[in-house]
Amino acid sequence: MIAQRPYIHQIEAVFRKEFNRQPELLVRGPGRINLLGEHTDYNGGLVLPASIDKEIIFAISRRDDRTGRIFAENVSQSFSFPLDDFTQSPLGWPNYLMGVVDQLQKAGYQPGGFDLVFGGNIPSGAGLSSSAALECGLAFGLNELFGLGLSTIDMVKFSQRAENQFVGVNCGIMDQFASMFGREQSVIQLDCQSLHHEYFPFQTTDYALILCDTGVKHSLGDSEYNTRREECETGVSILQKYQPDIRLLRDATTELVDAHRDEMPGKVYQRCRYVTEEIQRVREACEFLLQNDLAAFGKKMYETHDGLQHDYEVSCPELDFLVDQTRQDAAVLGARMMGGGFGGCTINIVEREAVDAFISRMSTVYQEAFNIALKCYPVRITDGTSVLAL
Ligand code: GAF
Repeated sequence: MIAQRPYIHQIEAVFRKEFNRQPELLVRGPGRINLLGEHTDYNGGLVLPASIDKEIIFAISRRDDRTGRIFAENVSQSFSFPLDDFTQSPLGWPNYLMGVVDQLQKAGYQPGGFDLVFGGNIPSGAGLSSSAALECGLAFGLNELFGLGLSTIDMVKFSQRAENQFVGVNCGIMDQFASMFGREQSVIQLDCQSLHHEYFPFQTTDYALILCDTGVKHSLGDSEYNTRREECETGVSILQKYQPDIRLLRDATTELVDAHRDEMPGKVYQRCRYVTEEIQRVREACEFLLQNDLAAFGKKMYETHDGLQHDYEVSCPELDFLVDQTRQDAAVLGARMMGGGFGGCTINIVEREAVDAFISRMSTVYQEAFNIALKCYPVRITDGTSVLAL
């Protein structure tokens, strides 16, 4: 396996060159896909992600002092910071790492100084959660190196908080959970309130998972994400007047939302209805996985896309185009936009034998429509964050 990932040797070699010694530890932090359950995590609902073979590799060693020295191989940038006194960096990427150290220290853990080189094969800007991979990989590496005694769920929570509080992105818990808890050939059904999770088989012998990268990231994404969260909270506050025990939309049903439609602003109703339907869709889709009925599962993906496009309004013309192109293709069981929206990738379940034809056709029509070269990534579901043998 390592032979097919030349960047692993590259990361080790760069570590030796930068720091004149061998790394003590190699860690892999994977990116994630999400099959169903979009914009449900911050509503306490169900999601269905998996970790994949797009990954960040960390080569790391302890230092005797209290300095973190980091080299980002993909962008050839160095950064160092004193563990006892640091603030946000305008470079951007160091914040995901410093955020983890910050959260660990605030919780009373004492990681020491470290030398780190990281890099890998997660395409940037594609929405595959390279940020969660960075956070989780470092939390995992520091836990191993310094014997911090953190549980896996602790590391997930510190990683999410690093992003919420240090980086300043108000994300839910899905991405970090998926990066840490992934399991080969399985998707994780995660209840984002209780954090109860179950693995469902996702066999891809006859079908492949293909991501089609729009190559766009519309800038309104971050502000719209926060607006959606607020709209959901507004919906909850209206429903609470009738059912005080509702704390998050996961506690409501579509019937309840419909019953109070007239009291909600139109957009708030649309958002709440989408979320309650989507949570139910995840439940139903998991039954299809148990029956090994990927065709029925794929139909749910189209329903999710339609909800995200028309009700939740987080899609964009490029994503809609790519999904629409698959609707009449018998070799595609399901397709939808994936992640926060406004760009990034679609996720497609495609008959294995038809993958080459699919990629070629999609690339041609996308180029014609938007004058953008489509990038397609076949992905495999893998285990979550782990140590790599040196
Ligand atoms: C982004 C966020 F980071 C996740 O927490 C989740 O809300 C997702 O958008 C939408 O499902 O990836």
